Amino acid sequence: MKPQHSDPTVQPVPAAVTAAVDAADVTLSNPRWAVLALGSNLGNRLETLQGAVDALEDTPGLRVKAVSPVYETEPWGVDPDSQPSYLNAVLLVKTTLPPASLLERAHAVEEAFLRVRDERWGARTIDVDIITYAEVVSDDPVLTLPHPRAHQRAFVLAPWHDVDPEAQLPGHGAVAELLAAVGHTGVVPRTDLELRLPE
Ligand code: PH2
Ligand code: MG
Ligand code: MG
Repeated sequence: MKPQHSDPTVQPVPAAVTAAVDAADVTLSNPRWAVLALGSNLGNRLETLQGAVDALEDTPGLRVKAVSPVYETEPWGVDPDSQPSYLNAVLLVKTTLPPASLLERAHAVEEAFLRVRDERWGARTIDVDIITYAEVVSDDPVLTLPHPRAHQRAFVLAPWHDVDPEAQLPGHGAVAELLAAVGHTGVVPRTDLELRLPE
């Protein structure tokens, strides 16, 4: 708890608020599975993706359990000629961090790799998205779960299917079927590139 401020105009923090803020630090006793998607289309893309994998593995309460193959993908949602192509990959992680803390950590990793947020879907050194968190379905605008566009994105579905062919996207069904529906256009495996699963 922070010491109370001596300025008499500052009201003491009500107990309920402190409890809510402190709850952001809790860890869960049962680890949950989460699926994270990584993307990079600026700088040394592979090195940055590996740096993000390593930084995520360095997170207390988070273990990277599987790293997908790497895909070279056409920019999606923008004019494909307006940006360099992406490298994308998917991670399966187990974590005792609640969703909000996992999101905070994802943003910290993006900042560590000098992610600049200017335009929506602008080119970026690194993007770390939470695709699913356990079976959670939430329309919270801060963290919508599952990721609201994952079911439309071959650059997420293809690597996810590689590491977990039986995967289900809560609310949408089997990843295998979603991938068959969107197709593989603009999504090419880079078998010459590999991300290492941290030891
Ligand atoms: N991310 C976006 C928008 N478009 N296209 C590809 N190919 N890969 C991405 O990671 C990606 C994108 C917004 O996060
Ligand atoms: Mg994204
Ligand atoms: Mg993002």
